Amino acid sequence: AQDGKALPDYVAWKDADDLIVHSKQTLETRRGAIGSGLVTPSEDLYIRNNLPAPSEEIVADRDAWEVNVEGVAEPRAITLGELKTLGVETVACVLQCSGNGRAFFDHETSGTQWSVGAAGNVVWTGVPVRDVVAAMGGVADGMDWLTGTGGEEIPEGVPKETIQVERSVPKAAMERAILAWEMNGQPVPLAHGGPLRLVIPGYYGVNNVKYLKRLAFTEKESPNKIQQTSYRVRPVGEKGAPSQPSMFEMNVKSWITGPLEDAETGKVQIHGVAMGGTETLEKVEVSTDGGQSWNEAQFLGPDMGPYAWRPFVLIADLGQGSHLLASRATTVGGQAQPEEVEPNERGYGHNGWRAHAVDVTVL
Ligand code: MSS
Repeated sequence: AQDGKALPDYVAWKDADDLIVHSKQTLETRRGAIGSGLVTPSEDLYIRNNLPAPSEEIVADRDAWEVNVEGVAEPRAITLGELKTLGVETVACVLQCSGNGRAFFDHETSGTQWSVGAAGNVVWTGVPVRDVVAAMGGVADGMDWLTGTGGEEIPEGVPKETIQVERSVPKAAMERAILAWEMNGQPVPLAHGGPLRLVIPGYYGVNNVKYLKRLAFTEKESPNKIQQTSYRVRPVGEKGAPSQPSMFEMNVKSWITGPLEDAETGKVQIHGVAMGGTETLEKVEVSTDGGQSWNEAQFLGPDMGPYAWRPFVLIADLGQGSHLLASRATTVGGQAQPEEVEPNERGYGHNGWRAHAVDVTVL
């Protein structure tokens, strides 16, 4: 990678030139590499692991992978091979870390200083969770949450609540959730959760549990730290608590991906990507003067649904001098990116358009 750090072994197959290696567990897609890409190539997709990835052995015999399904009328373990016989669906959705954009907050935040690249648009194929539920007699009474547990081994002596990746989302999310075995047309790579991943379109990355070993309908949210106190939005200086909003559904957002540096005088293509969170986009506007005036950009390529992103472009005439290029997306429901966002302790969910603007000088 260009910042000097080599790709870790488990992601050695990725494109080093397109990635920023923050650490062994955190790799970000370069802003320029996102370009106007409709689907993020797997080689460019960011990585965020809360725990080290399991060994490659778990993808040696994919169809033999077992998931325990609980909180249904007829709970049991089921193999990936059998899941493939229950139903299949393909969905395009943005995979985005809760902390994407953390670097744009003014206050000091701990955690990876992601710019825009802890996000990608991914095509997943798998079985709808509702088909799994139907095959097992329906959700048991009194269950309000859909809980997924990651397949990492928890070292002996470590209380699992403290580190295990287990996330609960409101039960209603099962209508759009899938258990995916394919990513961008290939078996899900280990680094992205193979052999089987819980994908919840419209929900922040953390809820998309990798190497899924348990899918449970539960009365309560997971007791684990990652659910109870982490990934909670709270004022700066406050500790995480279950009463605070959890990082569930994503918000409307867009960012420019080019040009990022000095441009030539004259007509240029200003391009970027925009997402509605959970709603279809109505429009993206682009400003070349730091938000004083706006022009509607053109979407590029097909609309892949409310959970996917859309590349956009505006052809603009840039004169000599410096230009602050900004983009602002609006959904059909009228959700628009704000100019500024309230700071929050962990630096989650930044979608303010001003901080995402890029300064370009035309020579
Ligand atoms: N899962 C598991 N199992 N583990 C871990 O660590 N992480 C999270 C998710 N899931 C994990 C899981 C996060 S946090 C994120 S973002 C995501 O994932 C990422 O993805 P990729 O594939 O990209 O790596 Mo933040 O909100």
